[in-house]
Amino acid sequence: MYGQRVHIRLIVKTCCLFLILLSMNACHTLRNTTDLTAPRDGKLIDKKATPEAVALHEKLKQISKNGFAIGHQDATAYGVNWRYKDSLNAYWSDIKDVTGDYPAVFGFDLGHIELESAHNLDTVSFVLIRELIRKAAAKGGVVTLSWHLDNPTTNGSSWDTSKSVKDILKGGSDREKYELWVSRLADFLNSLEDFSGRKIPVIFRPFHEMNGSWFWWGAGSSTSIEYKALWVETLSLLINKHDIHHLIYAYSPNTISNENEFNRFYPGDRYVDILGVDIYNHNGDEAFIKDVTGNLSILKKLAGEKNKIFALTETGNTKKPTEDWWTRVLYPSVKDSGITWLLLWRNARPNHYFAPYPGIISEQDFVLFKSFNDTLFLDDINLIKSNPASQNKPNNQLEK
Ligand code: BMA
Repeated sequence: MYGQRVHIRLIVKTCCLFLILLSMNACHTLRNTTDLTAPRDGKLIDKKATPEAVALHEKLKQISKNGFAIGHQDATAYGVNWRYKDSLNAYWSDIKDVTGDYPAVFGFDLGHIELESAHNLDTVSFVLIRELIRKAAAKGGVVTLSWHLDNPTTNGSSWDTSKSVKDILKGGSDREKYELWVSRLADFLNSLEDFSGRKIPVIFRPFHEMNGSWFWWGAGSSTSIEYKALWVETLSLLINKHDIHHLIYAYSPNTISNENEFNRFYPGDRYVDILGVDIYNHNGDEAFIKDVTGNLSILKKLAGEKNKIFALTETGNTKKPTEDWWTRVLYPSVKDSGITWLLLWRNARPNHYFAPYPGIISEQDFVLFKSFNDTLFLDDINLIKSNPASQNKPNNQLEK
């Protein structure tokens, strides 16, 4: 009898211990659970997010109530016919040259920060990137960062699709190296301070276009389980190990065919702040309009369910340029879609550019595109910041 009671007590104690351990685990900042209990409170996933990151998130929400912000990758670092050189092209941009205003969103890429290199993979110096991020933020711009990091297993580029993800997960043969790479990334992110010493909040969009098979973290080289683990473990390193709290995390596959394709690599609502998708005009205008409208309506539905914001995180025309591409193709694809921003990719050279620059065939059409109520450039989003209720930008030439 006594022996039986001791036995029962032991079972009860073990159960209690198990429950305590379970709830302790559940209290951890980053939890490895399903999304069933993920909060839909519209707040950032990092519960220690800085006030500046929270404010940026709120500003993004306000932006989408007023239209959508226009972004450009490397906007102020170089254009088709110029490169930033101290004092020469002090704070310039092709979009500014064409329209008189800067884009509202400034994209930069951190590829090669992991190698402690002085320049990123497109030969823009990290010192300059830091400076340009500081200037963009000081002027009220939104900053989004991608990371075309090298293949940690082979030291090849992002496009070296040799398998690597498994090796860099916890317990993998290249884990130590990957942690070193993340610590270098963290050092750079930590160095992003405004002129009063506060951390500049930025959108971080790593491991993008994973449903394609052109990057080593993509579908051809990583299972969805491995990819999700990579995402969660990387966030855990940044948030928990490096104590970084000024990031807002965006997940963005390449053009999807359906909702399942979006979800296939989605790490979970606890690990993503912004839903995104990258869509280029590879197959002609008609296909592009169909892809963008279809994809954005899937994102809108998911974002609504999850209480998150969403964006067209990369876009542009890769086909023969036409005079009216902006107002005939891009604008009808995105208007009323609910996106917070769209990011045009970089203006590298005459055969690799995505935003307008002086002299191109669609220059005037982009000026028209800018005049619409809902296409928001830097001055426009600054008006929203000071007056969230304002619904229109000044001097609209075209009413919807
Ligand atoms: C790609 C191309 C590459 C570039 C990379 C990272 O889409 O523009 O030339 O190196 O983005 O910016």
